[in-house]
Amino acid sequence: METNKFLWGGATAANQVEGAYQEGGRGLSNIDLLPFGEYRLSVAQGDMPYSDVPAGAYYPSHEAIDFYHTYKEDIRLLADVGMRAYRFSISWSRIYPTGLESKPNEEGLRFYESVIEELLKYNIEPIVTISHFDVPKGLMDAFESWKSREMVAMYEKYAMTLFERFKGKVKYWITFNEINMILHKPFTGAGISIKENENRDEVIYNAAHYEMVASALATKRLREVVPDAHIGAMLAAGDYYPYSSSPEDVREAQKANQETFFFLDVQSRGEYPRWALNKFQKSGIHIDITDEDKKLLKENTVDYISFSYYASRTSKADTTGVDTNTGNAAGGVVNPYLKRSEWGWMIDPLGLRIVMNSIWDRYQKPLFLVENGLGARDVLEEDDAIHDDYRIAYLKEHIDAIQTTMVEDGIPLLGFTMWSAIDLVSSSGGEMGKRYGLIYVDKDDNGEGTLRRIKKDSYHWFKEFLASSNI
Ligand code: BGP
Repeated sequence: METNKFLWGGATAANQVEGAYQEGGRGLSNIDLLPFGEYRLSVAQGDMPYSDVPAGAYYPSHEAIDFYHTYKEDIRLLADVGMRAYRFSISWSRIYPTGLESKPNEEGLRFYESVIEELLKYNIEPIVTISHFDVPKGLMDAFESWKSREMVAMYEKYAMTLFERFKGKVKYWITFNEINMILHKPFTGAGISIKENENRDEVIYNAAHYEMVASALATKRLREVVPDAHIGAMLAAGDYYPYSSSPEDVREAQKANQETFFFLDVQSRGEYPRWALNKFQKSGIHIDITDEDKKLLKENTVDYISFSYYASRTSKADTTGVDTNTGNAAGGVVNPYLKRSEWGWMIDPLGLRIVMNSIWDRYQKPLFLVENGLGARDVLEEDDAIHDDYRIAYLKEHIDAIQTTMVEDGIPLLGFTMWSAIDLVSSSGGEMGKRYGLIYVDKDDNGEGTLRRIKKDSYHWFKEFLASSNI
């Protein structure tokens, strides 16, 4: 697949920007049930049922940054930066409010149609994630979400509705955001909580299997309906480095990398890796893989591999006495060679070149960096300035790494949509104070603020960069 322009742009996700959680006929989704504060992590990890959260909790997705009402103004700002692409996700429960309906919600479809038309008006390429941490609550109630194979047909129906409606307008699709997040945060990633009598690995790997089958089926359908569109997998990427050259640490890193690439092995090579099948068998984990599934997976691999990259990870066999507080769901230990963000995430631009090489070496499919950026606290000065030179430095270093990888290593990259186009609700913390945007949104962690949009220094920097970029 070829593109005639490098897709420089920005990214967001429906649950983190839209708000209007009960407008336009929308039903509830998993993230609407994820509170801000002390219970967020346990619910996200599937350890605590969302229904056990005490009454009165604050749910940041309900209003988010109100993009549902401000999308025209927001897209105008993105166009003014010079973005050529905008990655966003569709809220499944705006299209099928409970997930179970046989007919889609026209008002939901019309909303995204206007978003897409607004983008096309400015020549901004829409990159659509079909499910970005998003499951209708109705499907959680009916089937316990991705624990059930029924979800495959529900997803197929939803994806087909989007393909039919937006064909000719949307050329780039992504089936599931950060599909490997299901390993760490099954409720966030797939709307599932683990019950006491359940085998966590069995539940998670079965759910992942159904998602990958659904992804392959959507790939098949897209090719039937819109043969010239492209569809990709999406991985939360970042190589695991061995903490030392001891073979134990090297092996630990190798295992962690295999677990991460497991998803791309299936979605891009179309086959389960042997280590995984052996592991399932040896540990008595039954995965519901049928012959039909195997055929579907093999015949419908993705066109491209999209990925997020925030940080590399580091593995150590014996973690006694070592700092394991990496601040990130991907785990591992702190790498003493790297600087860290205010949230403890490692800052490693060279790691981006490393992971792009790792992915390319395994799959030889075009890559698409659809998330990278710095979560930081910004200060709004009295004159409405936001001097986020730290974010500019982060983006510059990572863009340099991309360019080197493309030029020196010859690795094809379709584009880079930075995270995030505009400030939004943080996925892990649910807070607004962890800001990634080029555009500041006046709102705090408790939901107070005017929602006013203010351009940061990084906005002006990115605009200049895009105007002068020769790729
Ligand atoms: C990825 C998600 C995004 C986003 C980003 C930053 O995991 O795809 O939705 O939020 O990471 O993470 P956070 O918001 O937790 O800082």
